[in-house]
Amino acid sequence: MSTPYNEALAGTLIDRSIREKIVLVAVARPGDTDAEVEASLDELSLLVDTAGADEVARMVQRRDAPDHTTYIGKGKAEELKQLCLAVDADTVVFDNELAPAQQFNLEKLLGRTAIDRTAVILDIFGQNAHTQEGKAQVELALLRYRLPRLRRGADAKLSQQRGGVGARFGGGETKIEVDRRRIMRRINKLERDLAALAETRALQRQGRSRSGLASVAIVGYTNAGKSTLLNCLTESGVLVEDRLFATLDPTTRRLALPGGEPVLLSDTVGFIKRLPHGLVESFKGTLEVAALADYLVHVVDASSPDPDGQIEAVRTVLGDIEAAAVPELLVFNKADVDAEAAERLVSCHPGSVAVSGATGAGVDVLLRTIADRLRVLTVVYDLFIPYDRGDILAAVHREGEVVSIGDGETAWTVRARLSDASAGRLEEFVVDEGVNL
Ligand SMILES: Nc1nc2c(ncn2[C@@H]2O[C@H](COP(=O)(O)OP(=O)(O)OP(=O)(O)O)[C@@H](O)[C@H]2O)c(=O)[nH]1
Ligand SMILES: [Mg+2]
Repeated sequence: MSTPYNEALAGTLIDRSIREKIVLVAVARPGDTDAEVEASLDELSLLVDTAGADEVARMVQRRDAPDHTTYIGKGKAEELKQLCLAVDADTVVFDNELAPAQQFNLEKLLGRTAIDRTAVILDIFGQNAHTQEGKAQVELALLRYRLPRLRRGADAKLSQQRGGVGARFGGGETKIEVDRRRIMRRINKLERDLAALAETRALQRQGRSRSGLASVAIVGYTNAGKSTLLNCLTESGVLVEDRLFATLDPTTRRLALPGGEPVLLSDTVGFIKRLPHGLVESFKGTLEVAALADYLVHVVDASSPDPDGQIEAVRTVLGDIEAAAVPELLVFNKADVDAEAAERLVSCHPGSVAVSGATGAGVDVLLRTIADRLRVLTVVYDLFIPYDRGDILAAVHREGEVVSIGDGETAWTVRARLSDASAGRLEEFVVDEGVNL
């Protein structure tokens, strides 16, 4: 792709030489329990830390509905200003999504940058994108986020003086029309480039499906241990890090399952609660891996405080990317950390398995389970292969699982499990399909 990452325009890279001091703010709605609000703030704190800044204080307000102008109430906003002064905060991060106008009003009132959870996630993605496609996807998401936030006027100085995570998402901007045009042009260019990449990938996929291999995608909440599991399964050395969103670019490896059938196993970008919609939209290309897979291995961190909430969040994103219909195996990982929790989760989710990607415990059962499930997904066919077509018999062995071979007068009679793709290619030799054994 010809588009280099335009850092000046998207402006994602965090200045790690300073660690900004951050105040976290959440508005609790009716129905949100205190524990849920705190857990969400804990996660936001981890996100802020991953982005390279430190939480120094947090504030929660209960409200029926957000305030139109400042999200929190006027009195609370004043209190927040005093808190910021007391702890010398650089930036305020809201756990709720701020409308551009609310962000602008808050910044004016607080005299410092105010951003939301979406901006922090975008910033982390900006730091972690390595391939050209990943960078283009992140840049596109950032620009779509920034466009409605470009502002003319008196606060322009505010965000220009400040460094760090807040400034890049702040409302202030001069030369607004010029910038808006530049950003729109850039968005168009990125959309075109990404569309071209999607076409290339579709061609590659056709090539792969000709290979007849089933594809399995590892999906799951960020930091659940997806890359660790891929490594453990394929010893492929994919980047593993105790950080959120370490993996942004999908990696695909061949994996031999017990019984011999190889499959293509892909790592994917992690999901999170309230993943910004713009980001999901921009990452559609990458997330296609999950939507087009034959089977999903859904990895869950069994030692996390809220595994079921994470499962739900992942399924929400899977729905957004039209992957909800792909069959899924729940895998409770990090069983070495909390064996009891893993056992309890497995008994609550029939058909799931517990593993430790770190120690390898349970991985043999996992591989057998994947092999069994994939076998169920394939269909048994009867084929009639002339003796002079040894190449076809070899293809059936390679692509499927031969159940039996009989010797006829002029041909082999073969019963084999085949994927749809293989069966399509071998159509002229198939005499009976969909036999259920
Ligand atoms: N104790 C223990 N730690 C694990 C296990 N699996 C992964 N980890 C750790 O959990 C952290 C996250 O692992 P990753 O494999 O990078 O997780 P991921 O799901 O790929 O994360 P993202 O790509 O950031 O979404 C790392 O510090 C791993 O070492 C496990 O089974 N047991
Ligand atoms: Mg990863």
